[in-house]
Amino acid sequence: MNISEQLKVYFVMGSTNCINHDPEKTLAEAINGGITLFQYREKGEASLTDENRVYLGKKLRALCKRYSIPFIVNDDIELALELESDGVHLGQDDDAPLVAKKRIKNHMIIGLSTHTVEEAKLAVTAGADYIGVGPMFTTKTKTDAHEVVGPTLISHIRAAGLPDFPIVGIGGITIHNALEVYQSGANGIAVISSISHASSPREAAEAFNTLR
Ligand code: 3NM
Repeated sequence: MNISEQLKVYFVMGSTNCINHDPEKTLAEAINGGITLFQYREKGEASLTDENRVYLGKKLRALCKRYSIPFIVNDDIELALELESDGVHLGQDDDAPLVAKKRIKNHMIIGLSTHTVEEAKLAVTAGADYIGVGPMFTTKTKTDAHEVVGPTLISHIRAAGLPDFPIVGIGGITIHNALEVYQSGANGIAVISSISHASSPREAAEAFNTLR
């Protein structure tokens, strides 16, 4: 599977996003339901730190390895290396992708969050392997999220000279609006709460996976 295909149902999660089941069970269920990629995002108030962060990361990493699901770490290159992750996802404030790629010896997938056409184009020249575009819709999960850009930004990025570059939409995506994101030209949808808050993360993941 190439990265464009792996973005199809991109599940993002950390311990604070899990309300009905513990993180391992939540991820195991989501994998069972058909997620295609996982990002470990241990961030925000009450998130795990230091060895607890590494400990949970190792468990989730092992789970992904067992089921051949690519495992990506949010923001932290050192943690990504320690967990032997398949990639790292960076924000606009983090290391430029080319620098990051050098530090991780070129073998990891690099994702970058973008919020404008300009940032998307710069991400490609900076060496990102895929971009996240968001927020697609209003989200309660990320307190410092940008203003909603909507799926139309993805169509604009496609039209601005990036017809094939791997793109995943993120932010406020539910089973009811996900199709709109795919139809705007995204290769995939990235979700936190629609899967992690579900009473059955397996059924939620399955619904996203069979949508398209
Ligand atoms: N990044 P939910 S929005 C992690 O716009 C993240 O870049 C965003 O959570 C961006 O699926 C977001 O629960 C939160 O809305 C996504």
